[in-house]
Amino acid sequence: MAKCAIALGSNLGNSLNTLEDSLQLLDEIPGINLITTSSWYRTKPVGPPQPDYFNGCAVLEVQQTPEEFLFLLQAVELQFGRVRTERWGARTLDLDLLLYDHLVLNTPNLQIPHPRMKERAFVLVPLAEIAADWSEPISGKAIAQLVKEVDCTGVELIQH
Ligand code: A4P
Ligand code: MG
Repeated sequence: MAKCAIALGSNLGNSLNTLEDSLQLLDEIPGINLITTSSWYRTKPVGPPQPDYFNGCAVLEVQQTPEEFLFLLQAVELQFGRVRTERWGARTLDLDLLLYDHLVLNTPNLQIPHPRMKERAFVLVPLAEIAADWSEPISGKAIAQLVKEVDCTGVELIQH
């Protein structure tokens, strides 16, 4: 079993439902157990002009290899109607693999840790809620430290 962290994002359709439903779907896949889910946040888009995003993170235990797990994340994205158009453009569901134990992997289709997670408040703020002590294996810094190094002004907690 490996412990993984994923980032979830959506800015098209009924985003909060999509995010919640995608986690339930992942948890139902044999070999995947959902351990912890962060709060959801409304975030200012990074990249081309587009609607605000809803973002959050989750920690899961998985029996799959990193490649198998990425394939399953992409299958779940497709189930929610994700159509890949422009890079960084609007999407119904984006599932990124952030951390897989303390593994560092650099292949054409999969980089772990996620190469842009360290700069992104919309990833680090929710991740710090549920994995503050996990160290990002390239910088060696804990998520609690990394979140202090980014501007978090565009990331707003959604009150229930
Ligand atoms: N890939 C490589 N490593 C990974 C990994 N660790 N996890 C490859 C997931 N995928 C990984 O991703 C493109 C390719 O990256 C995949 O085929 C996979 O083999 P994609 O999901 O098809 O495309 P994308 O998401 O548009 O591109 P990318 O570069 O992953 O974009 P990002 O970095 O995910 O950015 N602003 C806010 N506020 N909130 C957001 O969630 N998201 C983005 C997308 C832009 N701005 C945002 C947000
Ligand atoms: Mg992505």
